Amino acid sequence: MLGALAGATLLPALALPGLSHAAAADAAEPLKEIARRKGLRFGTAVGGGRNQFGDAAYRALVERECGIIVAENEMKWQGLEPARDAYRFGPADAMLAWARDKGMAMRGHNLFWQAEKWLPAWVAREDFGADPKRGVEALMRKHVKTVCEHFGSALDSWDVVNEAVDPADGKLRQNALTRPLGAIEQIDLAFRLAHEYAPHAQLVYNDYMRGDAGSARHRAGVLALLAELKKRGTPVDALGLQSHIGSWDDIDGGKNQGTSGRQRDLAEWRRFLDEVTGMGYGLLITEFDVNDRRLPADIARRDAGVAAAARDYLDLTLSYPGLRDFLLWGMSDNISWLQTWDEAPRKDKLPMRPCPYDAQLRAKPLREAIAAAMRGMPARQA
Ligand code: 9MR
Repeated sequence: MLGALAGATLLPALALPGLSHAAAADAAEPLKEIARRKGLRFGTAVGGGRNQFGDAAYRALVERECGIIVAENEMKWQGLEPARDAYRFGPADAMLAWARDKGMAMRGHNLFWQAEKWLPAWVAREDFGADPKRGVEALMRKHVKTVCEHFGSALDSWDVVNEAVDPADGKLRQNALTRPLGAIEQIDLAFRLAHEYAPHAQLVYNDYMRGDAGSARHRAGVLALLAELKKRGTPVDALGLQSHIGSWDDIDGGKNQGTSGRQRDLAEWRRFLDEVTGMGYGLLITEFDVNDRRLPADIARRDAGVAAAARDYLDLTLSYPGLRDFLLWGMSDNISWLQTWDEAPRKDKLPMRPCPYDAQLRAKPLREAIAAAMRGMPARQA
C-alpha cells in the first residue's frame, strides 16, 4: 500500500510547472539509486512525530528516495532513558522495524551528546558517590551496554560522541560526565565502550564545524581532538560532517558574502577535510540541510541560491571517495528543525526552505542539485 502511495505522492512533482525536464527525469530515478551506482548510501533523518514517521505520504517519500535512515531524536539517551532505568525503546524499535521491512539501513545517533543541556536531566543530577570517577564509568558502561546490546548488529554505524568541541573557543565542552573523568578521558572511554559492545559498527565523532571564517576555532578544535584521539589509539573510525550549511556566518561574526567568500570558505573546507583524511579518518555526511536566512524572500531566487550553495559544497565534499554515507536532516521543508529553531530565524519571518522537497512534498531545485552532485562524483572506494 505504501508503494502505491509513493507513486501518487510524487506525481505532482513530475507535473510541477517550472521544473526542468532534467528535474522531472531525476524525480523518476530515486536518489538512493543514483547514489548506489557509485557505492554511496543516501538517506535522511526521520522524526518520530505525526508529520514524519506518523505520516504515510512522508514515509513513502523516504522509502522511495532513501537507502539509509537515522532517528532524528528517538535513539538519543534522553529519548531511550528519559528517567533513570526507565528505558523506552518502543519508538526507536518501530522505526528500525520499518527500515528493515523496506530494505533501508539505519545508523545510530547518538550515544553521548556533550552539551550538558542535551544530556538527560537526571544524569546532571546524579550522585556519583564517594568515588565519582568510578561512578561515571559505571553509568557510561551501563548506558552503552544496554543500548548497543539492544540494537545488536542492526545498526552498522554509531555517532558515539556528538558535538564535543565548543565553537566559541575550540575547547572541549564540560558536562556531568567529563567533570569527574576529564573531557578527553570521557570521550576516549565512550569510544572504547562502543567498540566493546558494538564491535561490528563504524564508530563516528559527529560535529557541525563548517568552512567559513566564523567556524575557524571550531575546525581547529575538532582537528586537535582527532589528533589527540589518534595519539591515544582511541577506536574512532570516521568524522561525521553534520553539514548544516548555508547562511550561518553572520551569526558567528564572519564576513562571508559573495562568490569570493564562498570560494575562500570552500578552500578552507578542503584544507580541513584533507587534514582529517590525512590522519586516517573516514568521512560521512550525517545531517545535510541548507539554511536560507540570507537569501531573498522570492521563492525561485531562494531555491536557486540554496541549490547553488549545495552544489558547491557537495561537489567538493563528495569528491572524497572514502565518504560512503550521505544523510539529510529531513526531506521536506515543513518538518525541518530550522523552522522552530529560534536562534537563527529569517528576518522576514518566512518559513525556511532548507530541504529538497517542499511542504507539499514536491521536488525543489535542491533535489536536482543533490542528484547532479552524486552523478558527478567519483565512484566510492571498495
Ligand atoms: O532535529 C533535532 C530536534 O528535533 C531536537 O529537538 C534537537 C534536540 O534533541 O536535536 C535536533 O537534531 C540535532 C542533532 O541531534 C545533532 N546535530 C544538530 C541537530 C539540529 O539541531
